[in-house]
Amino acid sequence: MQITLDVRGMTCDHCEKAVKGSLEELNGVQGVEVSIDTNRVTVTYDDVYVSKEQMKSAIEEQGYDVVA
Ligand code: 9UX
Repeated sequence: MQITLDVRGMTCDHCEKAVKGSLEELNGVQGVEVSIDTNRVTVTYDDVYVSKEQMKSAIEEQGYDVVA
């Protein structure tokens, strides 16, 4: 499975790494691509182990907003 989330508030490389790292810690996440220029976070994952809601929570815990 692959999903692209619209994440607001990432403005520097550290933001990018915080979001990427928080997602990579989740069981079931296989790959994460972050573009701070387009606000897009694309996650490759296995939906048996992880849900979109869990991904959103992980990002929000880092202090960023998930629009979609
Ligand atoms: Mo960079 Mo991001 O100084 O919240 S870590 S803007």
